Amino acid sequence: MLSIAYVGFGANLGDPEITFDKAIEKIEALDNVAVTNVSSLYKTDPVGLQDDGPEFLNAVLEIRTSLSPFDLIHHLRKIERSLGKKRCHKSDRSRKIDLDLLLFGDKSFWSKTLEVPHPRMNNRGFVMVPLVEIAPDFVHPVLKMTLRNMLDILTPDEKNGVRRLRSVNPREVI
Ligand code: PH2
Ligand code: MG
Ligand code: MG
Repeated sequence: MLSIAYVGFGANLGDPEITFDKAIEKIEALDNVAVTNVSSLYKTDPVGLQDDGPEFLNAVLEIRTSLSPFDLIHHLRKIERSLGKKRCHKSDRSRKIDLDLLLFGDKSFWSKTLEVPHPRMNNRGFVMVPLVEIAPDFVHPVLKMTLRNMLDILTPDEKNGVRRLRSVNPREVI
């Protein structure tokens, strides 16, 4: 069965635009995974970092996959490592790459290694703005709200600091 899933991309070290291109190429090359939509790229102010890191590049990908969420996250973590992420990277530090599984169809579950929907996506403008660009009518399986409605109720503070940079060349999305 094909599931629709949303994957968040974030990076603020190295050359985030090049890392983004490489990540999307590697995701497209996975067996049983097709990238079916990509949001614009956004420049975003860092949220909750313990270091004084530079601004982030953020985007969201839509994929269709017959993989399980655990197989998918296994591949995404391998891609993160291949693009310079350390195995035990702390979430409040600057990073070369972060690939987060945000949503996986209407599934909701918790395990030691993976929580879906992503528990911190709801109030993060850098996730919700690109996500709503490509999936405004998708219903969050726990909150039972559309993503558009979730974005509408974010505070200005949570939405500020998210600036659209450019769309992704459609030739890169096959
Ligand atoms: N990721 C974090 C912490 N803070 N801030 C922005 N702007 N973008 C991110 O992707 C991000 C962050 C932890 O994953
Ligand atoms: Mg993250
Ligand atoms: Mg992560």
